[in-house]
Amino acid sequence: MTDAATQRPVGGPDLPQERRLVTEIPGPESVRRFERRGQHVATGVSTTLPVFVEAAGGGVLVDADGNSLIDLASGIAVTGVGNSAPEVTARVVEQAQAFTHTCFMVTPYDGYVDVCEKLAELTPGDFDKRSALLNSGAEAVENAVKIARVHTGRDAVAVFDHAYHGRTNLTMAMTAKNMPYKQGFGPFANEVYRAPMSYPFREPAPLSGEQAADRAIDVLDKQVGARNLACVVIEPILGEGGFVVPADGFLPRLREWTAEHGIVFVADEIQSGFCRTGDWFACDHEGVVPDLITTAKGIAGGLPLAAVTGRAEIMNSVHVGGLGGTYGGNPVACAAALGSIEAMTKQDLPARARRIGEIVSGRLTAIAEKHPSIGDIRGRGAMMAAEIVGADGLTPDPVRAGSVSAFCHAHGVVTLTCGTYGNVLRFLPPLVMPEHLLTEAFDVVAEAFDATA
Ligand code: PLZ
Repeated sequence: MTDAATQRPVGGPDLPQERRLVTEIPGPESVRRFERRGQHVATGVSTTLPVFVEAAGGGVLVDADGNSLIDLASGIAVTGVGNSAPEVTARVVEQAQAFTHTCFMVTPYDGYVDVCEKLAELTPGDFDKRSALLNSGAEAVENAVKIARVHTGRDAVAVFDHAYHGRTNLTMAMTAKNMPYKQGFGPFANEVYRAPMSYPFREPAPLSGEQAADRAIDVLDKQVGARNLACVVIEPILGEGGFVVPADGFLPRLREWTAEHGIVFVADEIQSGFCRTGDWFACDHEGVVPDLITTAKGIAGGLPLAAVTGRAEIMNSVHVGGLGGTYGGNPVACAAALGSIEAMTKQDLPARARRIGEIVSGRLTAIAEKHPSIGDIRGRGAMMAAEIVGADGLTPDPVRAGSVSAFCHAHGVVTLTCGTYGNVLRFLPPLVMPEHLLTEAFDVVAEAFDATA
């Protein structure tokens, strides 16, 4: 893990792909560093698992104490191609040595245009497209709204229950959950309206996707008016909101309604995009073609990059100078994206994600047979989750979800929770994770359910 010449830690896929615990988690060195963190870093920035990482690659994170942890988080769905993937690091080094920044709005460079060209090829829809590159997911969502407003001349934005779109002022308004994202941070942007989501596990009575869409449409029609809506923004599979997969037919029906009323349909694929769900984008599953799509996270193998991509006539409705930012589409981040897209294509990572989905859903189903606390297993591809409930089979049990996750952490498996009620265990392994590691990780998850029962 250390380069012989430089003595610097080296990550990437050549790291031993093993779970190795040499201290308690967190170990003494991480504990020491965490104390230092407390002296310098604002308390508002949270930590899921306080181990300090020194190298990572494939399916593992190696910490300052020499522990090797299995990564079921991918830094929240970012390192799908693996940490320090060779295709990414080679291009990053090459670009960093050529130039690190010009600002694309001052003097352009090819990497930015190359990424936009790739986005046009890979995103759903067989029409002329344009893209704008930004730094973060939230910024991409904000820009999608700006573009939709200019294009339609309308103000209103529709979002859904359990949605997560970011932490900036406009995207906080669009995000559903108060704690920790919104509490005390208002006032929020106006003209944001929330509609009911299709959440099959929590519907009081069975509801088809079309019926759930009509319920949402009814709310928007009555409370806002279709003619006032600039856009509908939706995550095709909810991310932070609990990996909820809407019932089949929900997205197509909504898509159809927005088209009828000239409302821009924006798919927020920041978490679900770039092979995660077994397709290049989650929308592909039902053949839904959004007008605009926002991407980030998985796009650049860990470097900060985000994009809005969509129909040329919508994207190009904004006046010259209306979109941009100092760093948006930074050349090093663009190089990383090109490397990452190359890795996804060459290694057929959508197929890897589908295989991960089979393994994970098989393992979760087996655990659920023993543990009725798993009320629902859902997701697609390498974006799978288990919703944890109480004895009645429905009441959210965030405490149990937290203790299962804590057991996994203590035993060297990095897991995350999510959901409006905090009771969803979500699994986001790097798509390049070797199968033996995934199997071992789920042995630990199974033990965690037994140990916390
Ligand atoms: N849209 C669908 O998942 C980011 C948030 C982590 P940024 N999700 C992880 C946290 O607690 O801050 C996300 C997302 C969807 C937008 C965003 C926002 O992306 O790159 O974090 O701004």
